[in-house]
Amino acid sequence: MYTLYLIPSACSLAIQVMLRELNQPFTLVDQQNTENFIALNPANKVPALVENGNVYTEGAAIMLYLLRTHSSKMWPSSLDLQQQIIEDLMFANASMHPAYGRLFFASQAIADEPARQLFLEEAARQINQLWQVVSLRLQQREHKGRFLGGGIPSAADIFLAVYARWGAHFFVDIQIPKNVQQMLDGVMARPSFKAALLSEQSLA
Ligand SMILES: N[C@@H](CCC(=O)N[C@@H](CS)C(=O)NCC(=O)O)C(=O)O
Repeated sequence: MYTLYLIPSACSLAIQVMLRELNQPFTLVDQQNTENFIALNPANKVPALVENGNVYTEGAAIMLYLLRTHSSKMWPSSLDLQQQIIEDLMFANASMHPAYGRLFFASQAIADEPARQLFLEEAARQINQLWQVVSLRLQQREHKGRFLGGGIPSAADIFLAVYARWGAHFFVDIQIPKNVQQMLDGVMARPSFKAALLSEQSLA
């Protein structure tokens, strides 16, 4: 049984979606109501996943742990396909996540309104470039499926759907290409995603 430490709507949502896709039992704990969470994860970030006393941190690493531990179509045996899944996952986690993170950072750290808006717009421009990369990746995939993972979402598709929701919090023009929007809609329409959102709400 897993325990997932989360902040509602944060990147930890993707881990809950993956746990559901893999039919794994879990309990949810809101990090904001957890005393001394820093003892669990010195980086003081969610997600943190605990299983049998082992603490797993870093969202991309947790995704890989789950994929390699619980067999599913989301982790094919071909090394080439695994490499593609890892590359997409790292792109999501190490490029898109920090790009959206800059929006949150600017909102909190830049007091001067015009300067903040300039920063936010530049951050949005970089985010839009990254969504173009996702679009290109989808077009170039031989499988021609709706998701980066083909007919089923990959860990990267799930992370990207979580990040895409964050744009609504900011007054910036985030442009998501049509094929990417179809991918995101497909992830968000899955029972795993809907149920994950509902369980986060019920924690409040
Ligand atoms: N490198 C970490 C970053 C995780 C991260 O930035 N988590 C955010 C939520 S999306 C967080 O915990 N924010 C709370 C805070 O910084 O206080 C990972 O990929 O897991």
